[in-house]
Amino acid sequence: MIPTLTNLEELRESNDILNNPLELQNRIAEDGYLFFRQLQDPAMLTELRRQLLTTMQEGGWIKQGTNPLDGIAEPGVQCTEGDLEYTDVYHQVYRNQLFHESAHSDVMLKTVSDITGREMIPQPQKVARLWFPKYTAHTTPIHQDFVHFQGTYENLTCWAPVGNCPIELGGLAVLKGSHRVGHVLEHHFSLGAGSLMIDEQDYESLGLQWQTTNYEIGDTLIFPALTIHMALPNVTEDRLRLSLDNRYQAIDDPIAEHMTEPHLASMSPFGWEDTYADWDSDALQYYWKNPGLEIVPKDWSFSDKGFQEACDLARGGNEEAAHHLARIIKRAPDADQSKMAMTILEEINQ
Ligand SMILES: O=C(O)CCC(=O)C(=O)O
Ligand SMILES: [Fe+2]
Repeated sequence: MIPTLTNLEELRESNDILNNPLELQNRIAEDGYLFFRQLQDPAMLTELRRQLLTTMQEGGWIKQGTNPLDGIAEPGVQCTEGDLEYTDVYHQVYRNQLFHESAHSDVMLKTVSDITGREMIPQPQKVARLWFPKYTAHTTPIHQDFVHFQGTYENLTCWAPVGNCPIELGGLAVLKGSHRVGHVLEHHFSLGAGSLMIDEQDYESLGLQWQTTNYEIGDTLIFPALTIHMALPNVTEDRLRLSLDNRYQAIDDPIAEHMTEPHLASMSPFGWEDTYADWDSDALQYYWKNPGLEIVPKDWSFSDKGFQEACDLARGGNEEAAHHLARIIKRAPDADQSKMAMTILEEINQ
């Protein structure tokens, strides 16, 4: 069943076993996730919140004259990943030094190493999600992270709200134990973030339970690349949801090439030089080049299939798919996919 507020259970907290690697390994093997209250420093995250929301206010996303910490969205502004106007402000946010540093905190590095029993490194591509209120058709749909980030099934995603995140603000929900399917399920076109989703019928037979919580700042949810999860819709009147999802991998595992680039770098020319332009320290710049991670090409089959489905659906009159194609054209009019998308939109508009 797709979770509704009535069939969502509470996440299991694992603070009691935080310093017990064996217990952590057993629990993540059983549940497919670990959830800790206040794992990350709330004071550091509050400062990060202030800085990122100030940048968003300068970019016109946060209501002028309000305290950025309140996260009140500018009325009438809504955009998401895949929209050029999203990237304009997102890449300003992406230049923030503390945002990158926060993924390297001692507590995060120790925790992910304890969970896997291996030496871990944060992947270069850090991710922030900046989620507008009542923009629910674009909510991150049900998926497994492997289709997006690849590498290995053992990679860990660490999701943390940067600010308190009650259920109505749209935090993450996980399907408990779903990593045990052991493979990547079929993903289909979706208008939601990432553009790929798993159909309900494909996991329903597993008989598993959706879980989430009212997150508070510092709380952190950690899960491997096959765990099925989704974001809940941000149904608040006017609050923007701000969260981090950073990924960690073993130092001797391969990394997919796109994960060595800034997030959404394919959307507009934006590289590490731009990211680092205003930093006051080079301690973490290009840090992953030193262990010399093995870089492997990105597997495009998941996103190519999603695009093909969007084309077929748009031809059949599906408006979400047509919206998706229009968005692709807008961001890169000369790309091959855009040419195909234009042909289809012309066909259906005749
Ligand atoms: O925050 C979101 O909306 C999506 C996050 C997600 O899917 C992840 O952390 O893997
Ligand atoms: Fe995800």
